[in-house]
Amino acid sequence: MKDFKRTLITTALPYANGPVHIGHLAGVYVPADIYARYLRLRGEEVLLIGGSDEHGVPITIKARKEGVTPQDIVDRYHNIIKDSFKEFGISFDVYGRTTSETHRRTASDFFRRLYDKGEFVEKTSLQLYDEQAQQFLADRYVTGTCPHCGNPSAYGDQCEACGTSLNATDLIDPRSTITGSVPVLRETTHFYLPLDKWQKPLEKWILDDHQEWKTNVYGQCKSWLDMGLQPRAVSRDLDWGIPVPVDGNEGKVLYVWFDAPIGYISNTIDLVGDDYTKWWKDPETRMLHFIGKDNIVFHCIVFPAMLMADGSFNLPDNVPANEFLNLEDDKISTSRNWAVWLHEYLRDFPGKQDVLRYVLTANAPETKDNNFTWKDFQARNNSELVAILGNFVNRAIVLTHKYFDGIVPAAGELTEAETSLIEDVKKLKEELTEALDTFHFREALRLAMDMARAGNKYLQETEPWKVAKTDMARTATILNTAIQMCANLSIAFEPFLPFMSAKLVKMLGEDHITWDMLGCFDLVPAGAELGEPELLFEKIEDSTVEAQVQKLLDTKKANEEAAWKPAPVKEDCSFEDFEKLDIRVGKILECSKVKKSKKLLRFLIDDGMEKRTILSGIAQSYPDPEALVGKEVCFIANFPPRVMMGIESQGMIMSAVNPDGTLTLISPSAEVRPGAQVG
Ligand code: B3M
Ligand code: ZN
Repeated sequence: MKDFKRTLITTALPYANGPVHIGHLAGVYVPADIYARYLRLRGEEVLLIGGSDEHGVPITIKARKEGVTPQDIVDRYHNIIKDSFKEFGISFDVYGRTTSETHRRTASDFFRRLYDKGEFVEKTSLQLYDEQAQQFLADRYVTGTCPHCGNPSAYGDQCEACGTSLNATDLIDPRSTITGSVPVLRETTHFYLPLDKWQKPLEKWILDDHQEWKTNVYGQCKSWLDMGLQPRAVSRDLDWGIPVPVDGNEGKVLYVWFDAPIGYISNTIDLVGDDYTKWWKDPETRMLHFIGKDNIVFHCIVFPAMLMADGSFNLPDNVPANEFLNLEDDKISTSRNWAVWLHEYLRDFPGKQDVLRYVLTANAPETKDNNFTWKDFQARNNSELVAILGNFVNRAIVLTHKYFDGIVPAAGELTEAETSLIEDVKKLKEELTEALDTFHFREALRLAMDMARAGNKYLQETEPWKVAKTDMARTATILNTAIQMCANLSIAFEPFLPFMSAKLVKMLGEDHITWDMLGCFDLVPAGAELGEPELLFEKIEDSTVEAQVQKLLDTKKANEEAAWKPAPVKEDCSFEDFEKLDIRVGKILECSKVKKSKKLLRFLIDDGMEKRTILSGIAQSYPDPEALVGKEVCFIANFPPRVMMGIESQGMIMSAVNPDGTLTLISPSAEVRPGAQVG
């Protein structure tokens, strides 16, 4: 790695149209925070820059839906996001917003500089226009039929049924979502950044000079470059955004993806003023962008082309983008409310920031999409944080209190057990450092946990609780070593579990920690007084995670119900056809599960003449079949008998299909004589 004087770390600016969820955290904010904390422990000069992305169509759409202004929306979510990041321990040096005055000026000046240098081309094209609303329509504001799959409610930018990305002008029968009217095509002129002009420099910079980038990032860049870059529009016909600072362009704003990355610069300016040049222009500063995979092209191609066009800024040194995190095997989705929202987690699990940080890092989608489940959350808490890390620290501190009144005893001569532990820790430190330096945070966390494992193994082998019966000098050496080990863990885990680490530092009475201290076994001096032992982690009960799973199941059900539409009416059926069906009312005399079948219930029905047995595949909708006895149901009496699971079924019981797939039996609204015909 080149030698740098300082590191500027940026994190993707989340859209302020909703709160942040675990997908954002695992992909961007937790890894960026781990890295920033690690560098700070190493004594490096570092800034962690964050902020909200407050422009763009998603925000205007949300505002329109709620009947409020876009400013209301971004004020609301910016504050929720900012507060929840803070409470979660993401150690931003600044968390700004793109509606700030500094940002408006910085982005506007940036655009104007490129304009004055002749870095844009102007092009006229046809865009959909809503004559009633008197405005051009962003792609998201148009719906129509997908030309690929025929889905009648595709959006102008994408069909959610078949996943194809579209242009609004591709839609069949397009409609404006603002007024419902049919949009017309109208000419409009926009500024374009000619990415084709930067093709060669970008190829050299990425493909030749940055082969060390993660393969997912490098690969995506290569495929964009191989397709050949095209000019990209950087202005839009919208009334929400930063006005295009060129006369004669009233009603046009900067494209959100033009202004948003400049937000990294504005937020730096908000923090350090004119000193920002040191962070953005000094070649001895290293810049890193932490983002999710959907933002790769903007951070590796579009923004660097903007920076190249300006000519005075550094380019990013690395863009360690992550893949996506799924939730319970399903894609996280804001619109379907399929997410674990950070502000809700903080409310439901007070004081458990580190547990989520741990689980998200252990499952970080570093090389491929990964999955979060509540079961895994519980298991990792109970069998790793509690049983390994918490258990070791607790034993070391409790035993020191028990045998030495909480005063760290002096170590005597070290034995093989101590020297081999110290060696293990030193080796783990090397590997941990290497993993962090190369952005392998999952691996790094595993190595930190291995350190805690080594501590447990040490106590298990040396058994101070037994030795104390006969040899207090040896007990002193063991517990001194165990306390030094705790101090090592307070350092190794600080980037990952900062709340735990702070607690531990306090219990041990350490006055400060640095990465250099890791691997040393004289961190807490003999004679130091330990604080009272406090549990670092506590067990998470089944009922706690079950409640979270239930919440998700409720969401799923609500989504299915919201999306449910009656099936289309079948082809005409003649009166004669209908008359052939003999539908009757019967009374349920017995009802029970069919052995070895998940689906079937066996009914014994009084049909007015005799008793008949009917099997019906509704067991999952009626878990308590006994309760049906005495009820009346409609059934088809003239179906030929069928044998299922060795039982003959004489008819078919009628039920309605609900949106979630469950079935509800059809019964008469008042009691009728069994055998009565339905028609
Ligand atoms: N707001 C997109 C996103 O949240 C966008 C990132 C901007 S980073 C400059 O995924
Ligand atoms: Zn489609």
